[in-house]
Amino acid sequence: MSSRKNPVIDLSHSRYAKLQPAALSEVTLNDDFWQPRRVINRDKTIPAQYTQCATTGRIDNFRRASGKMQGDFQGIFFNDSDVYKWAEAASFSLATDPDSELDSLLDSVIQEIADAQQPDGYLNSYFMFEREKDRYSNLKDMHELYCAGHLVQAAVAHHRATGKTNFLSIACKLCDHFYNVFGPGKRAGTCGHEELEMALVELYRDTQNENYLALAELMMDARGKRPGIFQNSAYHQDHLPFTEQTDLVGHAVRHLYYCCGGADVALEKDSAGYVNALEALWKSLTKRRSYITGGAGSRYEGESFGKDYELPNDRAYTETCAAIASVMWNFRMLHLTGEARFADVMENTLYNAVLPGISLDGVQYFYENPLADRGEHRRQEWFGCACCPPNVARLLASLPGYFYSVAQDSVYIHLYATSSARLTVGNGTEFRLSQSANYPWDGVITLTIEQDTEVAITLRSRIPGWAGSAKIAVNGGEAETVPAGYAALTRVWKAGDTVQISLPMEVQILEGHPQILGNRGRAAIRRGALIYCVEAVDNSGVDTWDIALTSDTRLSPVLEPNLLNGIVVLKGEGALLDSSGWEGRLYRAYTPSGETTPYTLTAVPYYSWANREAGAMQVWLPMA
Ligand code: FUB
Ligand code: ZN
Repeated sequence: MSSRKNPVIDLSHSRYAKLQPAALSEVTLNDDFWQPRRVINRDKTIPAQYTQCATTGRIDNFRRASGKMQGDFQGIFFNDSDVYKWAEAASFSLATDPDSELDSLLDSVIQEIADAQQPDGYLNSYFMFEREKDRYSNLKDMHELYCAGHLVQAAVAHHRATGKTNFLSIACKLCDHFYNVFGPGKRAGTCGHEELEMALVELYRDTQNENYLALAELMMDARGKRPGIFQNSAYHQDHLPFTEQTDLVGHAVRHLYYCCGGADVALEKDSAGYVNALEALWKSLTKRRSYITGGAGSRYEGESFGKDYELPNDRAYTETCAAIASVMWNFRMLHLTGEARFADVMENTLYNAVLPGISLDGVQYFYENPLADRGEHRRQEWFGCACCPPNVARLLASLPGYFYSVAQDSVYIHLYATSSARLTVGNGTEFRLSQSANYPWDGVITLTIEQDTEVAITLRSRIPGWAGSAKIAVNGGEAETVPAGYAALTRVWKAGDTVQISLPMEVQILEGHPQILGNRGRAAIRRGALIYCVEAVDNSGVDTWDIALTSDTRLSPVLEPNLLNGIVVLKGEGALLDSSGWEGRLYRAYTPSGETTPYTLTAVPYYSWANREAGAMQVWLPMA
């Protein structure tokens, strides 16, 4: 059984949602770009990640907690969260691709989790036996509630995907326990690592139990008091109350998950203070503190946001989890406002900051995502701190749920890919459509209306911000130019009606704000939704870091069907900087820039880098 609720966020009862996301069961992606990734995710990523969880003791930790196994807890104290994220990914996968073996495997893992739950509802496999006395003694650092948040999200996804309640009942028992400990009038408590806030809102949406929403709100508002619950540490977002926050600070994943929680509460309750803060924080992200890829959290130190414009390229931390958190937050903002700018950031981040996090074969991962490298940074099969791999898995497994939304009388198309959708518009009317596209390689997208009955609605297709404008033609008629945003077409739609959207796919050469010091005198390359980079393997015989663009550079797209699962590369005449004369020295008297030589460069999509032999790479090229 697969429910008609969106697996990630279900807004069907939300009072302040402008849009309702489509359910996973309503959307089928059969696209050349995404399909291999979904298949890899299901057939390779999810089984390989289960093996990692099993062989690294992550599942045994639950067996130990339930007394079935002896020995020490294995790994990092928040390792439970990896099993939960894996379970969430597996649940999404069951919603789109039912598989009895995976279903039974997941049930067996859920049983281990259930057996580890304490009679009072407590559940964390680290704080057992000799550590039982330390429960809730260090909420700032020990991630007890963070792990619980991932459990809750997994349980809700499992419930929506399968209709079963074996996981959901564990989550409810745990959150009832939290309500008894941290609920109104009880101990003020929240986690040093946000995550439970949005999970509690989702559990409320799934059960309609108001206690969970009340607890989410209490936890959202626990920060920023005087004295602070975490010594007013900005790293933990305890420097100010959420409603007074204007800058993204501290640990990036934490702050972005906090914003997800804030958006979720704002979707359920009248909270102008939250909405204003969310807007200010979103500006901090998009106008001052994120990379051109959408990646966020530039500092290695504390895995944190830097100051405004502190966006180094080779030292970009840009954790994959932070990009995922940004996609999740922007998806929530999109539904809170109905505004395309949030879908723009979501798309950009998805293609250019999340996707690099996973190898093309679906079993290796980046934790950090530098925008320039000498060839040492390679994806790994797993990490001691393995937050990123199962996070990518859960996002990719739920991807069809990000494509469409509905409103009372409208269908919104956020993302483009060959796909079909069977949607229920707000007033209960069924609306079916298909997309035919070769996106992100080609900008022509054809929508075809599929349902037999005539339906009067407004079709709102997103014209991405990167496009500026697009041409739209209905039923082969004259094309109209429409600006970026959701292009609204209102009519009585009938089977066979078509809409053709043509997005401009010219290569764009972009510059950054002058105060991003590392990008001074440099430019980046975008074509459509994708940011490009130059990689050594395509540019042999030269130092990749010497490859430059000139004001005359014109890059042309060339389809390479056999390269990197089929990509469009960009080729064109750039230049090569002359870096000779530097042997044996680091500094010299200033010499006006040396000669350059013409050089025909090849650029590939940034998400695809480091999938071949190791070598240098850069996204921001010097302008010669
Ligand atoms: O602390 C839990 C997760 O591990 C964080 O979200 C990541 O940044 C990594 O530190
Ligand atoms: Zn991570």
